[in-house]
Amino acid sequence: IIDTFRSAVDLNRGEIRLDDLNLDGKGVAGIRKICLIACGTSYHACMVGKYMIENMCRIPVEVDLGSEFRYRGPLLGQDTLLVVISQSGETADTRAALQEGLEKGAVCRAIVNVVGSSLVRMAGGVIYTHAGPEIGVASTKAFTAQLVALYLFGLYFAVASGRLDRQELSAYIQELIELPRKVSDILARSEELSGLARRFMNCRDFLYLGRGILYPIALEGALKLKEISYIHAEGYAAGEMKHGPIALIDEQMPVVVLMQKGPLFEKMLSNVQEVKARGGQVIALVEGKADERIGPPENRFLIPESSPWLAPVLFTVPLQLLAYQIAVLRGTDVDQPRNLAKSVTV
Ligand code: F1P
Repeated sequence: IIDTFRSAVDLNRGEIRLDDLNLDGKGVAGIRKICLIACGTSYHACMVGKYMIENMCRIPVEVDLGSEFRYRGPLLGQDTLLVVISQSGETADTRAALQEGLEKGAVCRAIVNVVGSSLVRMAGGVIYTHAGPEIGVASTKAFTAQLVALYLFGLYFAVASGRLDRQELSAYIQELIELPRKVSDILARSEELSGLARRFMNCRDFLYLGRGILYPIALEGALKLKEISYIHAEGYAAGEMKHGPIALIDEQMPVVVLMQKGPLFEKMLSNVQEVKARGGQVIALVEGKADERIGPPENRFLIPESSPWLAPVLFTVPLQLLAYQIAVLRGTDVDQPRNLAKSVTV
């Protein structure tokens, strides 16, 4: 996170510089729509990016899977900015989506971790995530770095399109400066998650619920658990629970709820009550202070307060740690999960 941040923020001048992106004010002025495309974990970053960019830049953002994009005959033109996101920079379906963009004349850029990879060579510009090599197959630090890169991209685009002034920008940058300390705080408390891991490691199914910008983080939390511990897990938008998954809830079902402070908190609380009324076990990640209505303290993990746009980073880290600890207890190979490839090139 620190390296992603350092590569783009000029603290002396209070500016964001994305030189390798190759998109100046004139380029930005010609853009009417942004498409964010990726696969797997990187797709979840795209979903978060939509919330950030639409809010910061007031421009429509479409999100699609690399594996689906080209099959729907996407409407693209010279006023579309297509941004592909990938840890490896080699994922075949993401490459095919970028190719579709190039053929239809869209402005094509990439957010990638691996320097000089295929997507970088194809796109007209890049933001490197600078996350360093991912040792394991499942994407973890690359994901949080992608979220920071999207935050920086949103701010850069907002400034270049005249949506954000210097003073507002410096408040956003300040939030970012404080992020690593908050992540360290969570890492230092990882032991708090091991009790949860021990109690729930033998469950067959997990449900993850989030709302708003934390909905994609619920999907990502579930994906990490699936990938490394082989437990079936589903992520859902909390408001959709009553449209189906509520039928699954019983005493055997842990439900991980992501509770961001602000307008959606009370709505999440009513989801918690719905789960508890059916005997489900709630594991709550709660931003800010503990709330007695949520459940017993041993099933809670507190998340440091942050701006709504950076909360996804802070909620992701304990979800990754929980998946990791459960996987270790179950004896699976965390770095090399069965059937998974580091980059899916065919
Ligand atoms: C996409 C991805 C990863 C996943 C696994 C397989 O890769 O689905 O999210 O963890 O490694 O590939 P990428 O395009 O981000 O490299």
